Amino acid sequence: METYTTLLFESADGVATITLHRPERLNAFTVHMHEELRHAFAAIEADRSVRAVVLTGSGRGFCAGQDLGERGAIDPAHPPDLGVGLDKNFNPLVRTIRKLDRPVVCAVNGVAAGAGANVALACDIVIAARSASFIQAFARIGLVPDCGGTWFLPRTVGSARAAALALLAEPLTAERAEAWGLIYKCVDDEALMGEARSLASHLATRPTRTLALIKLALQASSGNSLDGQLDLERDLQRVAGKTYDFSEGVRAFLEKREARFEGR
Ligand code: LHQ
Repeated sequence: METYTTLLFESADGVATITLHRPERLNAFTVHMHEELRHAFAAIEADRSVRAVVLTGSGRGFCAGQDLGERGAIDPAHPPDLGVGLDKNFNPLVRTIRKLDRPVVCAVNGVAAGAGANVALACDIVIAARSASFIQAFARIGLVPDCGGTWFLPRTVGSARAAALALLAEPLTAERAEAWGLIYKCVDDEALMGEARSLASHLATRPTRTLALIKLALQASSGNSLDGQLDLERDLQRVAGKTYDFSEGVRAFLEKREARFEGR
């Protein structure tokens, strides 16, 4: 098993768990953490025995976004090009999570701020500890929400709440995040990891190829007309109908037993 310095990585029984692991900095992203995340996701992509992923954080925070100490003080006479880090590190991370053909469960164990909040929102199912919060912290330091925040927020909470969250940059509690539909659910702190693992373990027994097609269809829906989406569903259903797991699902139903999906 690969050892990382900014992540913990484990894989067992069909579930890979990536834990952001810089607890003294609330797991803020560094270039090195991005390198290690790329490596960990590439390992998952290559390992078909992994059928679900959990992403979480060490210590009291989930992730405080970009490590603001990494670059040091900004000289206004020589401002940085922040687009470079987005192109190289943050945007590929969001795209990797979205495109991964396995479901990603995010267990938000504490504060999720800036890019940390939006990387969480990129995951397929987000559950959060009751003590966690989500902060679109960007405007506090003069930045625009990135990592897809301006795309996820209006689609999950609606434009009125999205505008207030992004412009005011105030914390949103996990309970309110659930009530607003930003995340799937909020659970007691002690229950978070058990709940995340049990969701992921369950997903790992489901028809994996079909789950990837469902992910694809849901993501395509916001750019599609109903006509376009109906066509896409037809195309994806053709693929699903040719999987072994579809034949197993129907056979199990007719035989009145639990299906034993193999993810193929
Ligand atoms: C941190 C951080 C942090 C370093 C806490 N960095 N040390 C940006 C730029 C470039 C390109 C791409 O895109 C981006 C995207 C972004 O992510 S911009 C947004 C960056 N993040 C923030 O602005 C959030 C900064 N952090 C905070 O506002 C607070 O720490 C929150 C509200 C998250 C938590 O507050 P507290 O619970 O009171 O914790 P704390 O502030 O005491 O933090 C604990 C330690 O972690 C502390 O270190 P210390 O040595 O004093 O114990 C912080 O300095 C450190 N830390 N966030 N992003």
